[in-house]
Amino acid sequence: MSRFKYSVGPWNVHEGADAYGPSTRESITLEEKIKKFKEIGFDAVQFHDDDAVPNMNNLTEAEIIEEAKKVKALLDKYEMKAEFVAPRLWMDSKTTDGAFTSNSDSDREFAMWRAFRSIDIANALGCDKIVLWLAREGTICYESKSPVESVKKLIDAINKMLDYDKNIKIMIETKPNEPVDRSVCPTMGHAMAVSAATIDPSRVGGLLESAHAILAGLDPASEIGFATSMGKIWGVHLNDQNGMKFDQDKSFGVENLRQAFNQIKVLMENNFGANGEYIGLDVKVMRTEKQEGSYKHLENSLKIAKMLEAKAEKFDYDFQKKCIKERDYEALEMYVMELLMKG
Ligand code: GLO
Ligand code: MG
Repeated sequence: MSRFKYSVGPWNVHEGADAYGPSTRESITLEEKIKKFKEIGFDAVQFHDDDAVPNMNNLTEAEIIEEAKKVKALLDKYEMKAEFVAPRLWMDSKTTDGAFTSNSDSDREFAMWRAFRSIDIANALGCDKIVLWLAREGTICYESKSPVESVKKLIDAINKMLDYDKNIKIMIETKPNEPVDRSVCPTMGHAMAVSAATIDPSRVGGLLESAHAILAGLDPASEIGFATSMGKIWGVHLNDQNGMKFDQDKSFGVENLRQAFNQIKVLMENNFGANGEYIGLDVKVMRTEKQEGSYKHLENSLKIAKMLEAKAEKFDYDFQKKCIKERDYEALEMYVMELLMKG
């Protein structure tokens, strides 16, 4: 029995296309995915705005809410919750050069329209959280955008969202690079600073993804710890990553088990989930996997997370104290390795 509730997004079951090659698996419908997520043991679904409401650019504001209500009925049918809605601003042809921080006035206006619609969709799905993964907020040409104005534009956009709905909470999902190579908000420290500069810091927090921390050369558990110290870790995307390469979204724990253990441990020690937060598993199955393996990475990640919970339960805090007292960190480190490696 896990102490945590787990969530997942429809994008975590995908057709296998990457930047260098086409799909290797068939598409699966949203309903089928939700049904399967429930069977595997997930409690909630994460949505992009257009996962819930496809073709939303062509619908009226009232129609968007109507469509979102149909998805809420689907969630109810399978006794699943919605965790958050994230405006998918990086995919749209109207935000080619970024969204909230674009150089184009009309693109920035469109981004605000989508951000407000995400809030409407969240309300229709019965959740109060918006995630901002700021994919194209940054640049690959330094001179094209001011690093000062970009941050101000981002804060301004978040303020407008906070003003639009007095109950909505915003989680900034930080990522240092890809698809841009200089992000305006690359780490939890940046997210916390942006939060503090908004009109209501109590409603702006962070979502830490393991792979994104690794891509920044940082330790995911320490990033979680930093945001936790501010009372602002409201979501996590646990996964793994083989060093500072492209964003791999590998199954949780498969590359660095000790680092994965410490993520679970810091979440447990700080009572993550006590205010209804979910552990999200933002993982992708390998391109080589066949159709019937479409969900294997989710089953594996969930299993690994729960096994690490059990390991963290066993952690001997008295022995830790003794090692700290004696300044014997070699002994402490070996204890952790044995804890992880013994059955
Ligand atoms: C990509 C991000 C992405 C987000 C998702 C929700 O690197 O991790 O998967 O988590 O769009 O914001
Ligand atoms: Mg993510």
